[in-house]
Amino acid sequence: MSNIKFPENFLWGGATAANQFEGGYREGGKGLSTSDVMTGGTHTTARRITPELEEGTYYPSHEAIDFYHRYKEDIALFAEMGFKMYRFSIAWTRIFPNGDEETPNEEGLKFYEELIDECRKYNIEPLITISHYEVPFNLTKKWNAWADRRMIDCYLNFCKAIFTRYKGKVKYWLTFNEINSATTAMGAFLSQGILNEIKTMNFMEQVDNPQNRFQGLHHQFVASALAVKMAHEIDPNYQVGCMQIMATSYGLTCDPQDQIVNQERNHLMNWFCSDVQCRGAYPNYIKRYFKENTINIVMEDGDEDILKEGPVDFYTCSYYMSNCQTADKSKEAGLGNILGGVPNPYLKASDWGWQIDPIGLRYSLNEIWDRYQKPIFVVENGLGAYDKIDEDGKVRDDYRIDYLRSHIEQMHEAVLDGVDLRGYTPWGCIDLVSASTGEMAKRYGFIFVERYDDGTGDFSRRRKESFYWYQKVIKTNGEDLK
Ligand code: BGP
Repeated sequence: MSNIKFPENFLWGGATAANQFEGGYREGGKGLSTSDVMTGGTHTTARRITPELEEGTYYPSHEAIDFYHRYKEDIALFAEMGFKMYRFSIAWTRIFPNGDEETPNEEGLKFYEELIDECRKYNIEPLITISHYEVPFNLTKKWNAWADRRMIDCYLNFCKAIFTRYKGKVKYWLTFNEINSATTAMGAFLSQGILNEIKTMNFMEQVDNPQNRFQGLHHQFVASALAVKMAHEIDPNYQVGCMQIMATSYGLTCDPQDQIVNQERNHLMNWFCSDVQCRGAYPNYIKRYFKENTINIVMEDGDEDILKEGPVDFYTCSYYMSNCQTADKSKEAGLGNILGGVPNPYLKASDWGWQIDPIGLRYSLNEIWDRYQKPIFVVENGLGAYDKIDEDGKVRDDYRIDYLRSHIEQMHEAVLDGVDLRGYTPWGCIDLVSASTGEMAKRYGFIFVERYDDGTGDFSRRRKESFYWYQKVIKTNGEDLK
């Protein structure tokens, strides 16, 4: 045993997203979402976005890991691990298939109601992401999705339907997954449904239009603030949070030029969106960035008041890796580290080039707490790795245990530092489709799913070694991490 003591009632759990694991993409009246038109890919071959579905092409979201039909079995496995919280998202297209209908689809509402009831049966607290990396594809074709202000009303209609229906059964909501991903070109389609030319294209080489992305973010900020207000009006017990990618970044050297480049990077990537969502106003530094990049945010009268009146109740983030920034343009960007930057000579990387940095988590949690003084949850963290089933049927994923253990230790350090950390829901608690590469081969789960990238596999579930380890961690409230 160790000296580790997490706060009482610390919410241990796991996280997933609808488009990466539900499957059933045309069932229960579901409409087509942006993720449904993304093909599979690999670490070295990018996914493609195909506005028309191609015959014979593999689209991983269509069946994913078939949670839609197996949710009872999966929730029972989460309960067996002792989950106290389960983070999942609601597919917008199950509730509003085209995104702009007036009335919600009852079958979709019912599916999530049953899922919530199933969690409650085991005393698992749901943490629901309202919009996680998908938008009704109809709204992309019609308006270029979040680039258009009319999205706000559609989103609020969606919020109203779920806030009303699940009142009394849910407490925690997140408005947008990794909202700050749209500060990079990659986030445009993934997070905002923005496709500047409706044609087949490589996911990593989209036609970028920063004006659309940042205008889209403004619409999302307004939508998020109005959703917070609406949630509190519908049920005063509702707590609504933001969700950011925490892409911890350091200056590569102590050269002040590297430090300034790093500060600029932190402002844009790590603080801009959460500053707006937590403090209720645009920070000054972004105005300079907008000016220098000819971005002109169109606001309506009253938008600033809306932002001021709708700050989130708590802060959440994903945390996987860190990177370094340098003013030296000749340094190569880290291969595979999709968040950019240059490699840190002190850190090792995963097979996908994501540099592993547990101390960076403690560092960032302190920074977040110092800045906002709002409760914090780490709602994604984990190691994407190649797993194999041994001859005796076991999956010995000690590398994953090492990764998670070192991050939990650092979260504990942050708690000792005085950070108000409330919960931890590691990513992909059951193997699912990778968002960036579309692969099944990049596995994060405590539960192995027999599904492979060639579309084979019978979807059967199997407990990995990490399953039993995490069960023990939860049981001892983090005290036994061995
Ligand atoms: C985050 C997303 C998740 C998830 C995770 C891991 O960015 O919120 O949806 O997929 O990263 O990334 P990947 O699946 O690319 O390994």
